[in-house]
Amino acid sequence: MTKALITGITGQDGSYLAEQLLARGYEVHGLIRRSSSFNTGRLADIYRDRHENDVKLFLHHADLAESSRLVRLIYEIQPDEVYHLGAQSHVRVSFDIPEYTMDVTGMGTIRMLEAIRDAQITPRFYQASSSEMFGSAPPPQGENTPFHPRSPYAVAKVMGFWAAVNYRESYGMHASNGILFNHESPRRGETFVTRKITRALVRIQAGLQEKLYLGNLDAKRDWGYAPDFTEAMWMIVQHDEPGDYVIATGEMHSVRDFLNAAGEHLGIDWEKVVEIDPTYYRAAEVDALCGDATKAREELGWEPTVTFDELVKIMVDADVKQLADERPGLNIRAENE
Ligand code: NAP
Ligand code: F7E
Repeated sequence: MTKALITGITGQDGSYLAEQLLARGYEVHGLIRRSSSFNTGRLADIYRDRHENDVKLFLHHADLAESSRLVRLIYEIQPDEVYHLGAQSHVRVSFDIPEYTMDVTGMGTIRMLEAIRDAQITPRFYQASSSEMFGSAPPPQGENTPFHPRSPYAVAKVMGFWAAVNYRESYGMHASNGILFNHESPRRGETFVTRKITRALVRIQAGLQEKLYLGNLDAKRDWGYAPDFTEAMWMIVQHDEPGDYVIATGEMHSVRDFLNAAGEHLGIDWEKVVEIDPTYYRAAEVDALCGDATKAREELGWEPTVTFDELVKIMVDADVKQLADERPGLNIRAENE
């Protein structure tokens, strides 16, 4: 049975990837942080008590800031594949906590790679690289576009990217980078702009909130559907040769477009409820990202399956359902229901 280790398993991507690997018959190990409240909500559907029979998902406390624990765990688990997704992943927050972000998001990758070397094993390694590394480089961005990071988060991800390349070249590791453009889902963290919008508009429609405060509505992103993107991670790791791949839909929309699509689906005029709060501006913005995933399509056969409009509907409908489940009897509906 193939054994995978996932850092960041409690996050959006980690939870989808864990589900997909379990469905493929993997034994899955995940690193989780100790937290004063439960941080495993996204794993609720797949988690089983370890006292039950035939358990295939195992969670281990660790932190990317503590290398000794990483070395010991990797040695004990002896994974065949390591998906390194753990990170302080919020770009705006990285301007407030740059040192921590560099440590966890940047140095965390070095710690993982060194732990693998210390354990003297040769698992395949996936590094969660990001379109944010392109920063101010104009779209479309592909594998050969030069990086110009615009935040502490992006600088840390550039470090992780080159670390994976360097360990591949120096030690012959099967280490690959997925350069993933923004991908969203009903499990997206509530403070990223897409989820912030769908959640707030649904609550406004239900009369639970009056306003939605946002930053730069003109920023443009290439937004895809997270489960499509975690599938790409697996395909990258299965490829005989390690390499670096852009994963993107190739379609670009502004935050304003997202508001239009979500507002239309709910039947809400968002312009009446959205206000601009400069707190959400970034010290340096990334204006426009749109990926060219030709290499992934040609070498891996990867293609996105969900369009922008479908993604918005999936997210809005999920937030409608979540609120209705929380507050039974509330009369809220997406327009197509
Ligand atoms: P996410 O939802 O923010 O999840 C991040 C994960 O990292 C969580 O499990 C979090 O644990 C864990 N983590 C944070 N700090 C840690 C630490 N010090 N030690 C151990 N674990 C820690 O991110 P995501 O959207 O799933 O993204 C997955 C990865 O892909 C990240 O590396 C992100 O930077 C990168 N990425 C994301 C996108 C995107 O559009 N989603 C695009 C490109 C790249 P808690 O649950 O305890 O907070
Ligand atoms: O911002 C603008 C904001 O925080 C998108 C992470 O997963 O994807 C994500 O990073 C855009 C930016 O995502 C608000 O200025 C306007 O231009 O949803 P976001 P991000 O910064 O693109 C990349 C690929 C990653 O790797 C990251 O880990 O939306 N925006 N108003 C806002 N953004 C937020 N968060 N909140 C607002 O109120």
